[in-house]
Amino acid sequence: MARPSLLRRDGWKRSICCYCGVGCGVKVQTRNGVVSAVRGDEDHPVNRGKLCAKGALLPDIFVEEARLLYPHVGDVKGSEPRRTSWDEAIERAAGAIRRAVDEFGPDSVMMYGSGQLVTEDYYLFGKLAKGYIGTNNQDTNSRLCMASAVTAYNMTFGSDAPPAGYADIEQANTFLIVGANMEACHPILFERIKARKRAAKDRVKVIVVDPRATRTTEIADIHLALRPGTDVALLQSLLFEVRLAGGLDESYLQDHTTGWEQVAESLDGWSAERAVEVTGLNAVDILNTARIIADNGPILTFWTMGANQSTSGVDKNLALINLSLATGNIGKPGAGPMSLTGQPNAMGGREQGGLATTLPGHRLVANPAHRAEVEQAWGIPPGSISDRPGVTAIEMVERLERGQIKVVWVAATNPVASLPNSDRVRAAFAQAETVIVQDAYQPTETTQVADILLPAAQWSERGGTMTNSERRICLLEQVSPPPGEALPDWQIICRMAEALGFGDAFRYDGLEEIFHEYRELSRGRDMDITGISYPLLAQHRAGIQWPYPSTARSGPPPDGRRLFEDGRFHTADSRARMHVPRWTPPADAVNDEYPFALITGRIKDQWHTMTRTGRSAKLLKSEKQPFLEISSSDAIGLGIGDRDRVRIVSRRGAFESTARVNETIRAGSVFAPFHWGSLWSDDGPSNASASEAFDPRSKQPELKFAAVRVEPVGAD
Ligand SMILES: Nc1nc2c(c(=O)[nH]1)N[C@H]1C(S)=C(S)[C@@H](COP(=O)(O)OP(=O)(O)OC[C@H]3O[C@@H](n4cnc5c(=O)[nH]c(N)nc54)[C@H](O)[C@@H]3O)O[C@H]1N2
Ligand SMILES: Nc1nc2c(c(=O)[nH]1)N[C@H]1C(S)=C(S)[C@@H](COP(=O)(O)OP(=O)(O)OC[C@H]3O[C@@H](n4cnc5c(=O)[nH]c(N)nc54)[C@H](O)[C@@H]3O)O[C@H]1N2
Ligand code: SF4
Ligand SMILES: [Mo]
Repeated sequence: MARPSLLRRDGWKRSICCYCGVGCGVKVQTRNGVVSAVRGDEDHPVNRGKLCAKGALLPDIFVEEARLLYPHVGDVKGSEPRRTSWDEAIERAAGAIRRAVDEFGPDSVMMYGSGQLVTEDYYLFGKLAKGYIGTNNQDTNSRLCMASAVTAYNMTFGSDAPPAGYADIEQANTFLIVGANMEACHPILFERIKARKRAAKDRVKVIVVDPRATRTTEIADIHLALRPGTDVALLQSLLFEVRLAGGLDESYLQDHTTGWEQVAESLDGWSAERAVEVTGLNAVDILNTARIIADNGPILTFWTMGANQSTSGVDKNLALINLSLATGNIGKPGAGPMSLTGQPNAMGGREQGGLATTLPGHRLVANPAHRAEVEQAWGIPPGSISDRPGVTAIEMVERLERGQIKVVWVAATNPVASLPNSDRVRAAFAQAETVIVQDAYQPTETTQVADILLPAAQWSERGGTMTNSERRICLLEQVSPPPGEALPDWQIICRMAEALGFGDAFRYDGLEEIFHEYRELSRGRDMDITGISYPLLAQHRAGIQWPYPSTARSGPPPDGRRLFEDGRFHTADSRARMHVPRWTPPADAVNDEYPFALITGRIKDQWHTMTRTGRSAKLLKSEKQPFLEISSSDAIGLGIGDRDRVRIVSRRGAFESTARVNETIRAGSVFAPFHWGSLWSDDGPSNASASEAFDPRSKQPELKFAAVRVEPVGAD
């Protein structure tokens, strides 16, 4: 292992991987100003030198021809944007916003960001929208990702606070993994679970709940391959059977929770036998799982999109949290309900109010006191922050269609490819008066519908802070210069604010000053980070987990802290509020015409809409083409053979694919990766078929369930 001094002389700089929410530490080397090598940081507690292929191959993404290098503006709606100066692009964008606000009011503007912005960018985006333009129409792609978890944590804990940390992995005896393909999507955490299992073979049990067999389920002692969308039924039944097996922590329930009586009542009737009817699982597996939960604690529960992306996403989250609370698996070593974040800074976005429903410091738009606190901090008149709820991602599409949103400004996300029902999304964007897209690459499916293009610096080309899944805030430093005229997102936002006449509130010397301002808004909140500073983060490259209030500022930041160790939550009576989860079937009902459940998700070597990972020949090697996973029994019934071309048709749209016939997916369900958008394959995107039905409470769309039919290509 190289010594730190050597690292510096070699030109290695330390940073954090810009893909998943695991948040691996990396060392980056540059040659002629371009990233030439990336290695795992041996000193980083998250990954101890390891990286998955996406992280290790980060140098492959620096393809100048693929980058958006200069600002562009279109002169007539629909015309090809021409290259221009920053001054003209900003003036045109600000002019469009100004006109819309003057003529139609602030809610005719929408800003749509991403968990791939650093916290400082994210904070300014929100400050500009909510504080100065005067609209809460600022949402983020985390709406498609974490919104159900945010809602359930707030409902239960009184704050959006995931309790456990990665260090709990090495202390857990049971891993309950629900709707998460960790081997592909959180690879380094999966490695840690595997290592834990190897180290304590007889003790450690892994239970995976997923309609598909994946590399994650290969380490499972029990794989519960349920019917998609039926998790609440399973989880209610597990709690019913755990109670029968004597696995409840009665004293924890009594001392630290409210609402248990109602939850207990709601379990009646949810015997394993009843759950079998809904979930399609077998009773013995449910009973064995319940026995493990009752006897083999501590239990660490991980979940991601199989739980969140559902019209019952909040209920699934509530049921998962209930299971942890009822068995006392929270606030102690090796235990906790832990929703994993997907993007590198999804957690940072949650902290500083990146959703249409939130404000900085884990505050809520709906709370008048919270609005007043933020107005005071920003020095703006009372009432400046609107009390009207902001438009969320899916609702944005409807508002565009109705002509209610005139200007939409997209940053660090590719909604035309990543939102469900893509033809509808593209048409809706085309209807806006002005589409402003701030991206690092060009073309993307969304830059193709842009009227104004703003070139952004990416990852190593700018600094800032990000927070990973375990609340760990790390500092990224600029390692290489941005290409062309690309600028860091925060600078673009400040220039726009200036052009809109809000320059005084957006004049910063640099990122550190933005961090200081934002940090103040956390004072006294559950996620208080007033003890954190850039110098402290520079000193502690391993990062610092929140909360870290200024009063904590003595000695090195403790690592692996978990929340709620004292059983006190952020509610008025300090008790966790348990809620009754309701089981409801997915919105897009299967019938004779659309008999299959289409599940969309990820593969290990691609990231989302492929703007970056699609540039790496090595990453493309493992899966060159999109595919449709279908069970052999279903394939036989349809006369489809392995590698046959198939057409997948939903109530909204259709795409083609190549059948992958196997035994890994349960009959009645089919799986397609969502990575390949219209720019990457002639098959058409799986999002052409995906459903925009959303959870009524979290507004998170049901990307994991669309009713479809599958037909051989060539069939009528
Ligand atoms: N390689 C790679 N890694 C990534 C990403 C990436 O694009 N590529 N993206 C990152 C992001 S932003 C996110 S949000 C995470 C997502 O990480 P994951 O959620 O782990 O990934 P997905 O493939 O979307 O879905 C996970 C699993 O949910 C299952 N599932 C579908 N429906 C149901 C259901 O009703 N119940 C249950 N229990 N399971 C169901 C699917 O079969 C799938 O295996 O990954 C992050 N990491
Ligand atoms: N069918 C289906 N659809 C899904 C999902 C699913 O499971 N199924 N998952 C959903 C989830 S969980 C997520 S998180 C979303 C992700 O969906 P998106 O956010 O749309 O996907 P990305 O490809 O990550 O888009 C990020 C964009 O930001 C650009 N970019 C990269 N770095 C920077 C930067 O520093 N600054 C700026 N300004 N731009 C930058 C990239 O070039 C890229 O165009 O997809 C959602 N869509
Ligand atoms: S596990 Fe996630 S953070 Fe770590 S290298 Fe892979 S993509 Fe990057
Ligand atoms: Mo995500």
